[in-house]
Amino acid sequence: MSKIILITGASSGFGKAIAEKFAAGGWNLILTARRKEKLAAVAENLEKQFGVKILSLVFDVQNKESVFENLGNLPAEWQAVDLLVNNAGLALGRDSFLDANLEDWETMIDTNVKGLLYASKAVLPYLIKQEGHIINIGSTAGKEVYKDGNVYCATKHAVDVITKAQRIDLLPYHIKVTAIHPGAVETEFSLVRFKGDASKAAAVYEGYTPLQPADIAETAWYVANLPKHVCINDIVMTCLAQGNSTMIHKD
Ligand code: NDP
Ligand code: 8X3
Repeated sequence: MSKIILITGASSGFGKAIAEKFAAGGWNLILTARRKEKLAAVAENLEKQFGVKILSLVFDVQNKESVFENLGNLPAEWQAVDLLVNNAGLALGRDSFLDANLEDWETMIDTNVKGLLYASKAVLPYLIKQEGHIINIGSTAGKEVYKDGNVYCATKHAVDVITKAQRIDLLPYHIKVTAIHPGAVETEFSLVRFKGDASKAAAVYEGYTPLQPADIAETAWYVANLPKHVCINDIVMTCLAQGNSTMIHKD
């Protein structure tokens, strides 16, 4: 029987690439995001290409009721979730503590931290039955703090800590918990962070070869397909040109 992966934030970037990788591997997919059309296009393409089954759910992970309505009551044939990928997330703005916008901070906390907690809680009963796996998408921003990164860095540090806490507390249930912490990856991330300013977003990836979403998908596939007794706890990955959060070598 095909395995089931549930990915939050599957309408673009890492989530979309992870969906593609696992569909190619024959897994059935539960895909979530807010943008209905984008998510439907991803699902339609993968169904056609790989003949897998897909359940698309449109909701905002910030909304506790919506998360539990959608993920806490999965249709019977979708309840055997083997892998939850907590990927939905964003940065908003890159401003000093003094200048940063309070609403941006709240959106990042509500999405990256509270959304991840809600999704994990809602899916956990299914994961326990399957002795499943949680992959949380952190960031190098969860390992270091950089100038004007304040609350985005704080949310990704929270993801790091929540991952460790989940691993400890879920030991009796034989659930693997892994964090993947990438550096710069070329997605819609910077366009969202800079609120649609395409030239600012493009500048983030100029002068070097950044990671691509497929690199993250490859890593997720690796950690999800190891023997039952092996749990990868933590992966920090960057492109060759990136040494840490602030050091990117541009030739
Ligand atoms: P994208 O902007 O390309 O994708 C983000 C995804 O998250 C989209 O599918 C978006 O869908 C979804 N999403 C955002 N907010 C919500 C919400 N409130 N409810 C539901 N879904 C939401 O960026 P990435 O693929 O780069 O980002 C994915 C994750 O990776 C994020 O957690 C990010 O912090 C992290 N990350 C990114 C890095 C990078 O350099 N790109 C590096 C390290 C970590 P929709 O808008 O349709 O809701
Ligand atoms: C995204 C990578 O360096 O913009 O998490 O924080 S960075």
